[in-house]
Amino acid sequence: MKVKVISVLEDNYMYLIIEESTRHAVAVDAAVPKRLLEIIRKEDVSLKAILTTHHHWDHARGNVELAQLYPDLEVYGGDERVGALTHPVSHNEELKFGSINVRCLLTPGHTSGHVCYFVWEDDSPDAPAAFTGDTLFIGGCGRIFEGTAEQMYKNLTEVLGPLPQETKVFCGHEYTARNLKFALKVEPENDIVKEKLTWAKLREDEDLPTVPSTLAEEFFYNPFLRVLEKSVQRFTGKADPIEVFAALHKAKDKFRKPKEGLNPQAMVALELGLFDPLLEKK
Ligand code: GBP
Ligand code: ZN
Repeated sequence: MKVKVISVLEDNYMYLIIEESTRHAVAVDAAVPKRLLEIIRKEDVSLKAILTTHHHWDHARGNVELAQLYPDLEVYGGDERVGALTHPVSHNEELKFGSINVRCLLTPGHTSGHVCYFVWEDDSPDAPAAFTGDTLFIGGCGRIFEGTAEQMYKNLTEVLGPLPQETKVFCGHEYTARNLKFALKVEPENDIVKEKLTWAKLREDEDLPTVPSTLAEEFFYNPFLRVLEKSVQRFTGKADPIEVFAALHKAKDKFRKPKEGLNPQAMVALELGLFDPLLEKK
């Protein structure tokens, strides 16, 4: 199976998963239909389905337009707020598109209906892939808009962490360099963080994506997967893993860019140019 990485908007990723023998394709987070259609044409594939990680517009905005263009298109997601949703999924539900298998992993926290997708192909030597949306980023983790730190902790340690370690991680945003700057603050002595940060900055300078990483790698430099490490515990001043995680997440929120007087959702909505974040809430 081939995964096309498609950079869109400021720092988002859309993906196209291609079954090479049939040229059938499944999209992940079809935010920008025009770009997706260009790639579909160039790759000469036919689009069968969309897997949506969550309802935010920078991940799901293209669904309605694509569903109009392709009347048989199947749209999967974990939230009624996902546009053109035809197949609401449940935890561990498995889908099949030809030889491509998908396991749906419910990962509430960033949004209450967030889903990650674990994908592998029958009889293929290729490593499996996890499409982690805004839950697990390379070197970091998503903001918690609609859930608790404990839920996010469980997503990372109980749902994504135990996947095969060779799994390729395809996340929803290019945040790698900024995440690793925070990771280095947490673990100034971690040489693997330093190396990955140097590499990520180079990629950024050259406008090249840092996806995919592998799950095995993430355990070496992503502080949110390292809450059992002494160094990470020391940074947070906590020992209980959930408390370490919560303190780490809070520290990352502050590290980002503190803006007084706005709740995080309004802040992001403003940064993204949305007029009224409350409208999103329904
Ligand atoms: C930065 O660091 O440069 N612009 C800021 C952060 C995912 S996008 C932007 C931000 O907050 N990004 C979100 C996130 O989870 N970041 C992890 C982190 O910063 O550590 N989004 O698209 C965001 O989820 C969105 C859309 C949010 C609609 C709210 C609404 Br409403
Ligand atoms: Zn989001």
